Amino acid sequence: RRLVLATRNAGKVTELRAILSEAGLGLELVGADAYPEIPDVKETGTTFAENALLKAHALARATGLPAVADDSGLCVDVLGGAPGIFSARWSGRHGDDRANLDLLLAQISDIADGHRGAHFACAAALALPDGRERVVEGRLEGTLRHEPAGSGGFGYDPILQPLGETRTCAELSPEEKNAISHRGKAFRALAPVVRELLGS
Ligand code: ITT
Ligand code: NA
Repeated sequence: RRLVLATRNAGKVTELRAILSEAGLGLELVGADAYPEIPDVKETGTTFAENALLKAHALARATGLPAVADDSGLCVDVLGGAPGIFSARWSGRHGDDRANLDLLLAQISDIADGHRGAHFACAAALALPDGRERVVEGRLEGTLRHEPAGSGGFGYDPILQPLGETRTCAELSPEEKNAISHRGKAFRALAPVVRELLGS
């Protein structure tokens, strides 16, 4: 049986495959790329949870299969939680990770260490073709570097240093990142819910 991953972000797909495989659901994980004819849903929600549910329902409805979606982002304390749900298009160019990161660093260049707290947030949503839904959230707390470091991961990983770490998320191995990340926490919490609702 199949579970659709309702995301077109390659970095997320890689992490979700690892996290959900480890959870041992016994489901075939199918990427949204297998359905190029299905248009992207407009992310009109005002929270990560609302947007994750919008994406999961759109794919579940269009494919007739259960679907999971991820809505996530970086929330910066001194910016009142921005970029938040706008993280993927902060620079105005959707999915341009480097431009988004550079703009954010410029916006907080004057902020001293000790005031550079931030967290990654992830909402993991499950939607069934019959309309049933669940959503859970995970967070990774940290501080923001002044310069990017590391080449792993994606998005804002080179500037987020998790609390208790000396490395950025982009300097962690994929296994190390998934073990502590917002996405790892959210999808490990969603896995038993998937099992319960799908009977897998
Ligand atoms: P989909 O909607 O197709 O899933 P998207 O990239 O548009 O892809 P989001 O709207 O959820 O997805 O945006 C998430 C953005 O937040 C992503 O582009 C990154 O910039 C940032 N982000 C999320 N998780 C991250 C992580 O683990 N590490 C670094 N940056 C992350
Ligand atoms: Na979003």
